[in-house]
Amino acid sequence: MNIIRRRGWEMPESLATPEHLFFNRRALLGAAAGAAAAGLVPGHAFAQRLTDQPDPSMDLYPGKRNEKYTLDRPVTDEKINGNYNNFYEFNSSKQVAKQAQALKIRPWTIKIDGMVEKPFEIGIDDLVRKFPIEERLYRHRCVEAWSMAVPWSGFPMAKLVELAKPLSSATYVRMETFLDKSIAPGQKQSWFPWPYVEGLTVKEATNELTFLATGAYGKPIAKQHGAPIRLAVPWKYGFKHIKSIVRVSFTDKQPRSYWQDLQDSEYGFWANVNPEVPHPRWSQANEELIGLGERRPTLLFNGYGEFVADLYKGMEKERLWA
Ligand SMILES: Nc1nc2c(c(=O)[nH]1)N[C@H]1C(S)=C(S)[C@@H](COP(=O)(O)O)O[C@H]1N2
Ligand SMILES: [Mo]
Repeated sequence: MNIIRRRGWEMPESLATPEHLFFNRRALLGAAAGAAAAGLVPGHAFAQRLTDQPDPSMDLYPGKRNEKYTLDRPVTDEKINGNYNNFYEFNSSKQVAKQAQALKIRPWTIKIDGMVEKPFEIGIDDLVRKFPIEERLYRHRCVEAWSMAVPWSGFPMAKLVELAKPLSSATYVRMETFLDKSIAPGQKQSWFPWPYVEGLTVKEATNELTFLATGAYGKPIAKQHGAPIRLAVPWKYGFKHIKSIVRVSFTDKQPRSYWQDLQDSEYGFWANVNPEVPHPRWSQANEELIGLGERRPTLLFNGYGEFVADLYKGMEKERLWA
Protein backbone atom coordinates (compact mmCIF):
# COMPACT_ATOMS: atom_id res chain seq x y z
CA MET A 1 0.00 0.00 0.00
CA ASN A 2 1.18 3.46 -0.83
CA ILE A 3 0.78 5.72 2.17
CA ILE A 4 1.59 9.36 1.67
CA ARG A 5 2.96 10.83 4.86
CA ARG A 6 3.02 14.52 5.46
CA ARG A 7 5.41 16.06 7.89
CA GLY A 8 3.81 18.65 10.16
CA TRP A 9 5.07 21.59 8.16
CA GLU A 10 4.00 20.21 4.81
CA MET A 11 0.69 21.94 4.48
CA PRO A 12 -2.08 20.35 2.47
CA GLU A 13 -2.33 21.72 -1.05
CA SER A 14 -5.37 23.82 -0.19
CA LEU A 15 -3.41 25.80 2.42
CA ALA A 16 -0.11 26.03 0.63
CA THR A 17 -1.33 28.96 -1.51
CA PRO A 18 1.38 29.00 -4.14
CA GLU A 19 2.50 32.43 -5.21
CA HIS A 20 1.12 32.12 -8.69
CA LEU A 21 -2.53 31.80 -9.58
CA PHE A 22 -3.97 28.39 -10.27
CA PHE A 23 -7.15 29.85 -11.68
CA ASN A 24 -5.11 31.72 -14.26
CA ARG A 25 -5.57 29.58 -17.36
CA ARG A 26 -2.13 30.18 -18.81
CA ALA A 27 -0.49 29.24 -15.52
CA LEU A 28 -2.68 26.17 -15.20
CA LEU A 29 -1.68 24.89 -18.62
CA GLY A 30 1.88 25.79 -17.79
CA ALA A 31 1.98 23.81 -14.58
CA ALA A 32 1.01 20.67 -16.50
CA ALA A 33 3.58 21.24 -19.23
CA GLY A 34 6.24 21.97 -16.60
CA ALA A 35 5.57 18.73 -14.78
CA ALA A 36 5.94 16.79 -18.03
CA ALA A 37 9.22 18.49 -18.86
CA ALA A 38 10.45 17.92 -15.30
CA GLY A 39 10.55 14.18 -15.84
CA LEU A 40 13.31 14.61 -18.40
CA VAL A 41 15.65 16.70 -16.34
CA PRO A 42 17.15 14.84 -13.34
CA GLY A 43 19.56 12.90 -15.57
CA HIS A 44 20.87 16.14 -16.99
CA ALA A 45 21.15 17.67 -13.53
CA PHE A 46 23.15 14.73 -12.27
CA ALA A 47 25.59 14.85 -15.18
CA GLN A 48 26.17 18.53 -14.49
CA ARG A 49 26.89 17.82 -10.85
CA LEU A 50 29.52 15.23 -11.70
CA THR A 51 31.44 17.67 -13.85
CA ASP A 52 31.33 20.57 -11.39
CA GLN A 53 34.69 21.79 -10.15
CA PRO A 54 35.23 22.32 -6.42
CA ASP A 55 33.97 25.79 -5.53
CA PRO A 56 36.93 28.22 -5.73
CA SER A 57 35.51 30.40 -2.93
CA MET A 58 35.25 27.60 -0.35
CA ASP A 59 37.98 29.13 1.85
CA LEU A 60 35.92 32.29 2.51
CA TYR A 61 33.11 30.64 4.47
CA PRO A 62 31.40 30.96 6.85
CA GLY A 63 33.01 34.33 7.61
CA LYS A 64 32.85 35.96 11.02
CA ARG A 65 29.37 36.05 12.47
CA ASN A 66 27.90 39.53 12.86
CA GLU A 67 26.24 39.28 16.29
CA LYS A 68 24.12 42.37 15.74
CA TYR A 69 21.39 40.39 13.97
CA THR A 70 19.77 37.91 16.31
CA LEU A 71 17.00 35.37 15.94
CA ASP A 72 13.96 34.59 18.09
CA ARG A 73 13.85 30.97 16.83
CA PRO A 74 16.32 28.25 15.95
CA VAL A 75 18.10 28.19 12.60
CA THR A 76 16.18 25.98 10.17
CA ASP A 77 17.80 22.61 9.65
CA GLU A 78 19.99 22.79 6.55
CA LYS A 79 18.50 19.66 4.99
CA ILE A 80 14.96 20.92 5.46
CA ASN A 81 15.81 24.34 4.04
CA GLY A 82 17.70 22.81 1.12
CA ASN A 83 14.71 20.67 0.15
CA TYR A 84 11.91 23.22 0.36
CA ASN A 85 12.66 25.99 -2.10
CA ASN A 86 11.13 28.42 -4.50
CA PHE A 87 12.97 28.65 -7.82
CA TYR A 88 10.49 28.98 -10.67
CA GLU A 89 13.27 28.87 -13.24
CA PHE A 90 13.54 25.13 -12.52
CA ASN A 91 9.97 24.31 -11.52
CA SER A 92 7.13 25.80 -9.55
CA SER A 93 6.98 23.13 -6.83
CA LYS A 94 8.98 23.26 -3.60
CA GLN A 95 10.90 20.14 -4.64
CA VAL A 96 13.26 21.92 -6.98
CA ALA A 97 16.67 21.25 -5.41
CA LYS A 98 17.57 18.37 -7.67
CA GLN A 99 16.71 20.20 -10.87
CA ALA A 100 18.51 23.32 -9.69
CA GLN A 101 21.78 21.37 -9.73
CA ALA A 102 21.78 21.94 -13.51
CA LEU A 103 22.68 25.58 -12.86
CA LYS A 104 26.27 26.26 -13.95
CA ILE A 105 27.79 28.75 -11.51
CA ARG A 106 31.29 29.19 -13.00
CA PRO A 107 32.14 31.25 -14.89
CA TRP A 108 29.60 33.77 -13.53
CA THR A 109 29.65 37.41 -14.49
CA ILE A 110 27.58 40.24 -13.06
CA LYS A 111 26.89 43.25 -15.23
CA ILE A 112 26.62 46.65 -13.52
CA ASP A 113 24.99 49.24 -15.74
CA GLY A 114 22.40 51.96 -16.17
CA MET A 115 22.90 55.25 -14.33
CA VAL A 116 26.45 54.65 -13.10
CA GLU A 117 29.67 56.57 -13.71
CA LYS A 118 30.93 53.76 -15.95
CA PRO A 119 29.23 50.40 -16.61
CA PHE A 120 31.36 47.30 -16.00
CA GLU A 121 31.25 43.55 -15.57
CA ILE A 122 32.75 41.65 -12.67
CA GLY A 123 33.32 37.93 -12.17
CA ILE A 124 31.89 36.39 -9.02
CA ASP A 125 35.33 35.31 -7.75
CA ASP A 126 36.64 38.87 -8.01
CA LEU A 127 33.51 40.23 -6.36
CA VAL A 128 33.49 37.91 -3.33
CA ARG A 129 37.11 38.78 -2.57
CA LYS A 130 36.57 42.54 -2.65
CA PHE A 131 34.82 42.73 0.73
CA PRO A 132 35.06 40.80 3.98
CA ILE A 133 32.57 37.94 4.09
CA GLU A 134 30.43 37.91 7.24
CA GLU A 135 27.74 35.59 8.53
CA ARG A 136 24.28 36.84 9.51
CA LEU A 137 21.33 34.96 10.95
CA TYR A 138 18.19 36.27 9.26
CA ARG A 139 14.53 35.35 9.35
CA HIS A 140 12.90 34.67 5.98
CA ARG A 141 9.15 35.15 5.56
CA CYS A 142 7.58 33.88 2.34
CA VAL A 143 4.37 35.55 1.17
CA GLU A 144 2.84 32.05 1.30
CA ALA A 145 2.83 32.33 5.14
CA TRP A 146 5.77 30.07 5.95
CA SER A 147 9.12 31.07 7.38
CA MET A 148 12.65 29.85 7.98
CA ALA A 149 15.75 31.14 9.74
CA VAL A 150 18.92 31.10 7.67
CA PRO A 151 22.64 31.58 8.38
CA TRP A 152 23.62 33.56 5.26
CA SER A 153 27.19 34.54 4.48
CA GLY A 154 28.00 37.43 2.19
CA PHE A 155 28.37 41.20 2.28
CA PRO A 156 26.10 44.23 2.60
CA MET A 157 24.62 45.38 -0.69
CA ALA A 158 25.80 48.90 0.23
CA LYS A 159 29.34 47.72 -0.67
CA LEU A 160 28.26 46.75 -4.18
CA VAL A 161 26.43 50.07 -4.60
CA GLU A 162 29.60 51.89 -3.58
CA LEU A 163 31.62 49.88 -6.10
CA ALA A 164 29.06 50.63 -8.82
CA LYS A 165 29.30 54.43 -8.34
CA PRO A 166 25.70 55.30 -9.24
CA LEU A 167 24.88 58.82 -10.38
CA SER A 168 23.18 60.91 -7.71
CA SER A 169 20.07 60.98 -9.92
CA ALA A 170 19.69 57.16 -9.72
CA THR A 171 16.97 56.31 -7.22
CA TYR A 172 16.28 52.62 -7.89
CA VAL A 173 18.26 49.41 -8.38
CA ARG A 174 16.92 46.77 -10.75
CA MET A 175 18.27 43.21 -10.48
CA GLU A 176 17.96 40.38 -12.94
CA THR A 177 18.37 36.58 -12.71
CA PHE A 178 20.15 34.48 -15.38
CA LEU A 179 18.22 33.50 -18.51
CA ASP A 180 19.05 30.09 -19.98
CA LYS A 181 16.26 27.81 -21.10
CA SER A 182 18.72 25.05 -21.90
CA ILE A 183 19.29 24.43 -18.18
CA ALA A 184 16.18 25.96 -16.59
CA PRO A 185 13.02 24.24 -17.88
CA GLY A 186 10.74 26.75 -16.15
CA GLN A 187 12.10 29.39 -18.53
CA LYS A 188 10.61 27.50 -21.45
CA GLN A 189 7.21 28.47 -20.02
CA SER A 190 6.77 31.62 -22.02
CA TRP A 191 3.74 32.90 -20.07
CA PHE A 192 6.05 33.68 -17.15
CA PRO A 193 7.81 37.03 -17.58
CA TRP A 194 11.44 35.86 -17.72
CA PRO A 195 13.99 36.78 -16.67
CA TYR A 196 13.10 37.14 -12.98
CA VAL A 197 13.46 40.80 -12.02
CA GLU A 198 13.33 42.53 -8.66
CA GLY A 199 14.02 46.03 -7.50
CA LEU A 200 14.73 48.22 -4.50
CA THR A 201 15.17 51.93 -4.00
CA VAL A 202 18.81 52.92 -3.69
CA LYS A 203 17.97 53.88 -0.08
CA GLU A 204 16.69 50.36 0.58
CA ALA A 205 19.67 48.81 -1.19
CA THR A 206 22.08 50.72 1.03
CA ASN A 207 20.21 50.01 4.27
CA GLU A 208 22.45 48.09 6.65
CA LEU A 209 20.17 45.02 6.57
CA THR A 210 20.25 44.57 2.79
CA PHE A 211 22.58 41.68 2.17
CA LEU A 212 24.00 39.84 -0.82
CA ALA A 213 24.32 36.21 0.17
CA THR A 214 27.07 34.23 -1.53
CA GLY A 215 27.13 31.56 1.16
CA ALA A 216 24.77 29.77 3.55
CA TYR A 217 25.23 27.22 6.30
CA GLY A 218 28.96 27.92 6.45
CA LYS A 219 29.82 27.26 2.81
CA PRO A 220 29.24 28.62 -0.68
CA ILE A 221 25.51 29.01 -1.22
CA ALA A 222 23.71 25.96 -2.61
CA LYS A 223 22.29 26.22 -6.11
CA GLN A 224 18.69 25.85 -4.96
CA HIS A 225 19.12 28.94 -2.72
CA GLY A 226 20.25 31.05 -5.68
CA ALA A 227 23.97 30.45 -6.20
CA PRO A 228 26.32 32.11 -6.65
CA ILE A 229 24.72 35.34 -5.35
CA ARG A 230 21.22 36.20 -4.12
CA LEU A 231 19.54 39.01 -2.25
CA ALA A 232 18.39 38.86 1.39
CA VAL A 233 16.04 41.65 2.56
CA PRO A 234 14.54 40.08 5.67
CA TRP A 235 11.84 42.70 6.31
CA LYS A 236 10.28 42.00 2.91
CA TYR A 237 8.41 38.96 1.63
CA GLY A 238 10.54 36.17 0.20
CA PHE A 239 9.78 36.88 -3.44
CA LYS A 240 11.88 40.08 -3.25
CA HIS A 241 14.95 37.90 -2.50
CA ILE A 242 16.05 37.48 -6.10
CA LYS A 243 18.33 34.51 -6.80
CA SER A 244 21.29 33.90 -9.11
CA ILE A 245 21.80 37.57 -10.03
CA VAL A 246 23.54 38.43 -13.32
CA ARG A 247 22.72 42.11 -13.69
CA VAL A 248 22.39 45.12 -11.39
CA SER A 249 21.16 48.30 -13.08
CA PHE A 250 20.66 51.76 -11.63
CA THR A 251 17.69 53.79 -12.82
CA ASP A 252 15.36 56.65 -11.91
CA LYS A 253 12.23 54.62 -12.71
CA GLN A 254 10.62 52.14 -10.37
CA PRO A 255 11.46 48.70 -11.81
CA ARG A 256 8.61 46.36 -12.57
CA SER A 257 9.22 42.99 -10.97
CA TYR A 258 8.50 39.46 -12.15
CA TRP A 259 5.66 39.00 -9.68
CA GLN A 260 4.09 42.36 -10.45
CA ASP A 261 4.16 41.44 -14.11
CA LEU A 262 2.51 38.13 -13.37
CA GLN A 263 -0.19 39.42 -11.03
CA ASP A 264 -0.02 43.09 -10.17
CA SER A 265 -3.10 42.99 -7.91
CA GLU A 266 -1.35 40.52 -5.58
CA TYR A 267 2.35 41.43 -5.57
CA GLY A 268 3.44 45.03 -5.27
CA PHE A 269 6.82 46.71 -5.44
CA TRP A 270 7.36 47.34 -1.72
CA ALA A 271 6.22 43.99 -0.30
CA ASN A 272 7.07 44.79 3.32
CA VAL A 273 5.86 42.20 5.82
CA ASN A 274 2.73 43.28 7.71
CA PRO A 275 0.56 40.80 9.62
CA GLU A 276 -2.40 43.19 9.45
CA VAL A 277 -2.59 43.41 5.69
CA PRO A 278 -3.80 40.15 4.18
CA HIS A 279 -2.76 38.92 0.78
CA PRO A 280 -5.89 39.08 -1.42
CA ARG A 281 -6.25 35.29 -1.08
CA TRP A 282 -5.08 34.55 2.49
CA SER A 283 -4.21 36.03 5.89
CA GLN A 284 -0.68 37.14 6.73
CA ALA A 285 -1.38 37.20 10.48
CA ASN A 286 0.79 34.20 11.27
CA GLU A 287 3.29 31.84 9.75
CA GLU A 288 4.31 28.20 9.72
CA LEU A 289 7.88 27.76 10.97
CA ILE A 290 9.14 25.20 8.50
CA GLY A 291 10.74 22.23 10.22
CA LEU A 292 9.42 23.10 13.67
CA GLY A 293 5.76 22.19 13.22
CA GLU A 294 4.85 25.47 14.85
CA ARG A 295 2.78 28.50 13.88
CA ARG A 296 3.57 31.95 15.24
CA PRO A 297 2.18 35.43 14.86
CA THR A 298 3.97 37.33 12.10
CA LEU A 299 5.70 40.54 13.14
CA LEU A 300 5.49 43.94 11.44
CA PHE A 301 8.51 44.29 9.11
CA ASN A 302 9.16 40.65 10.05
CA GLY A 303 10.57 42.01 13.33
CA TYR A 304 13.12 44.34 11.65
CA GLY A 305 11.29 47.64 12.17
CA GLU A 306 14.12 49.19 14.21
CA PHE A 307 16.32 49.02 11.10
CA VAL A 308 13.89 49.90 8.34
CA ALA A 309 10.73 51.65 9.55
CA ASP A 310 12.28 55.07 8.86
CA LEU A 311 12.61 54.23 5.17
CA TYR A 312 8.83 54.43 4.81
CA LYS A 313 8.01 57.55 6.83
CA GLY A 314 5.57 59.79 5.02
CA MET A 315 4.66 57.06 2.53
CA GLU A 316 1.43 56.01 4.24
CA LYS A 317 -0.53 56.42 1.02
CA GLU A 318 1.63 53.93 -0.89
CA ARG A 319 0.94 50.26 -1.15
CA LEU A 320 3.75 49.27 1.20
CA TRP A 321 2.51 45.90 2.37
CA ALA A 322 1.54 43.58 -0.44
N1 LIG B 1 15.20 33.96 -9.53
C1 LIG B 1 14.33 33.62 -8.59
N2 LIG B 1 14.46 34.15 -7.36
C2 LIG B 1 13.57 33.83 -6.39
C3 LIG B 1 12.47 32.96 -6.64
C4 LIG B 1 12.37 32.42 -7.94
O1 LIG B 1 11.44 31.65 -8.26
N3 LIG B 1 13.31 32.75 -8.88
N4 LIG B 1 11.54 32.71 -5.64
C5 LIG B 1 11.46 33.69 -4.55
C6 LIG B 1 10.62 33.26 -3.43
S1 LIG B 1 8.96 33.36 -3.65
C7 LIG B 1 11.15 32.88 -2.22
S2 LIG B 1 10.17 32.51 -0.90
C8 LIG B 1 12.63 32.72 -2.05
C9 LIG B 1 12.94 31.30 -1.59
O2 LIG B 1 14.29 31.16 -1.28
P1 LIG B 1 14.83 29.75 -0.74
O3 LIG B 1 14.46 28.72 -1.75
O4 LIG B 1 16.30 29.91 -0.60
O5 LIG B 1 14.13 29.53 0.58
O6 LIG B 1 13.34 32.98 -3.26
C10 LIG B 1 12.85 34.06 -4.04
N5 LIG B 1 13.75 34.34 -5.13
MO1 LIG C 1 8.04 33.07 -1.55
